[in-house]
Amino acid sequence: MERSLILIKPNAVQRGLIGEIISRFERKGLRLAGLKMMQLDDTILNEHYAHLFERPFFPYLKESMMVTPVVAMCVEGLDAVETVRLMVGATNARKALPGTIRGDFSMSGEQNVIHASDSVENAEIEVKRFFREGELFEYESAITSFEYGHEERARM
Ligand code: IDP
Ligand code: MG
Repeated sequence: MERSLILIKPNAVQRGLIGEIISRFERKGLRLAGLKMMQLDDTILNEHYAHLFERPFFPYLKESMMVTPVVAMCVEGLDAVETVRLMVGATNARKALPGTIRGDFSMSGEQNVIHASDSVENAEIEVKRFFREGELFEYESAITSFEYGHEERARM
């Protein structure tokens, strides 16, 4: 089953949005495979945001990701990576559609509440970056047949 990595950023932790954000994914029907708080440091952020190393905002972004612990989540489901990105919305939250998490809870292109993996390949790397093996759980959903159709279940 496809998995995606989500980080609830320090700005959302400060603003008391942890429960609301977890709840959106839970109600959607994405299954939680892992959930924990963690304090990020320079090493993991240099790796995680390596694609932005050259950008002028890079130091501010890293700083903003260390001011409180983050909440790391691994969720799984059919096409989970794309589905989660759709729920998260555009990077610049002022342009994120209403109904998306960024669209509903942020006015910022930096303090934009949440991180989510942007491709299946990156999701695999990111899940491993933030979770050790024993921290991820596989369990049967008792209601899969009410969450997915017949053909969809065959793809899982
Ligand atoms: P994403 O989070 O939507 O995948 P990325 O381009 O991977 O967007 O950027 C990672 C994070 O870097 C963003 O979520 C945001 O916090 C920050 N960021 C991206 N672009 C800007 C910018 O132009 N100014 C300030 N911060 C930015
Ligand atoms: Mg990204």
